[in-house]
Amino acid sequence: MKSFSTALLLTVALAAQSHAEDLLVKVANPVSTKHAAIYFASQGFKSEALTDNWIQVKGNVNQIGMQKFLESGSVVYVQKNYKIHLQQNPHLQTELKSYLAAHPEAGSQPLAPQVDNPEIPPAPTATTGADPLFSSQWGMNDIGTTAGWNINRGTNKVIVAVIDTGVDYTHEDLMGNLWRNPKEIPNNGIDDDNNGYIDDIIGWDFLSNDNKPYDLAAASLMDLLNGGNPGHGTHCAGNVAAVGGNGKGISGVAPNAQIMALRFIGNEGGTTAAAIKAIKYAVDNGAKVLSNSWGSEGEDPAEATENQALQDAVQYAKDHDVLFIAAAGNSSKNNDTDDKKSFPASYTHDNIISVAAIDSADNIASFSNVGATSVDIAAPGVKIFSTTVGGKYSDTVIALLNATWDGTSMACPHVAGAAALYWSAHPEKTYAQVRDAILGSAKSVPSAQGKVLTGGKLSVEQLMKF
Ligand SMILES: [Ca+2]
Ligand SMILES: [Ca+2]
Ligand SMILES: [Ca+2]
Repeated sequence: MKSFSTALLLTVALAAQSHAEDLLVKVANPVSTKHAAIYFASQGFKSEALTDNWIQVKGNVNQIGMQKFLESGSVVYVQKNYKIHLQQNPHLQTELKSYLAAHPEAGSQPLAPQVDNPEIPPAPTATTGADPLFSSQWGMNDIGTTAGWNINRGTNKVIVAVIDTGVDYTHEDLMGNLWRNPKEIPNNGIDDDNNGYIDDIIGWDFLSNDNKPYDLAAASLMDLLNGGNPGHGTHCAGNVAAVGGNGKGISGVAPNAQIMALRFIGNEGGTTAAAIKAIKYAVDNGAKVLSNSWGSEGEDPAEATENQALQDAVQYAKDHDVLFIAAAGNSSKNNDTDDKKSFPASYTHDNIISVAAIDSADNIASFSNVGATSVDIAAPGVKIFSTTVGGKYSDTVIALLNATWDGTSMACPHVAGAAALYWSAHPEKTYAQVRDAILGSAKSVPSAQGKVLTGGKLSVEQLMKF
């Protein structure tokens, strides 16, 4: 039966491919992972072990080449390497489209000089002082961060993995809160901690496979129009844990947390294989909270078992007491995920908190996915001010378009920061207790009633009393 069902899976996986793409293959146990790699090599396939059980088989995989391996019975599941995309800014594309229609020459003009992979600065000396731009962060005030910090600011360093487009790790207000791998000696060309990554000082770039997860933003408006990265990860990181009280810029919800910078999405999106590696890296290297403002493409919303590889990674996080905070997703229509699921936010793992976006008038944003059972809580996600690439701060993606930073992508990091803050104050709690505290302390708002499970929005003030 097993070989029949897996053969069927393979047929389906291959039939669904319009052209040759990688496959993800789940094998029964770690021993067979090793055998599988040897087998695939003997058949002329390149493969890479992603986890103990999942292998990425690269390139022109055909059914005949796979058949013998399938018949061995050690394959449990075969699937596509589903693409990953940012939860796109809901207004940016429309505004860009109309602007470029009127100003076609502007499409190719460079947005900013592109510098990738700058050197990673050493941790800066700590400074003190009020954060001068804190009042620009309406979201921080709205969710009662200051009141929450006065109740309990936490002293334990909690690591939050920002699994995204990378982070501007040279940013003055992020540098001091970057996670630094204590077991890795910088720039000696040796994998000192033997975790499989050489000189991974602050995280990893799973897209370019280097130790500099810099947030390489789109080069031009045309790139942005085609779905390019506006500097998404840097903006998310600021709301999680920009350094609080350092006399510079802003503050994240968790002003003392550590940001693990993990890049796996670029201008052309990302893949499930890279997402899995990033999640596994985060869990294995000490992150307690994962901030995920992205979606898995091409899965049938009615079929929640399709991206089994990604679900196994979420389960891996759960098994290691790690929370997976996810943007609920942005859909202009048909946005009730109780009916039309949006992954990974809609997976049923109970370590996922799915986050909707709310505006400064306490209205659920029109673009935000909702779901009375499938979305958990709302958080600020319209016109959100944060750190941006190049050492800047803004609530506006493109000034000449007046396109602001909107999205459940922006709401998700607020909850990720809140989870880190609470966990910092209560390190003995389990993921389930931290989740229950966040959901149980949500502040009821009329627009969220019947739209999200808690009927409310994140309240850091109420959370820190919990
Ligand atoms: Ca290493
Ligand atoms: Ca890089
Ligand atoms: Ca600051």
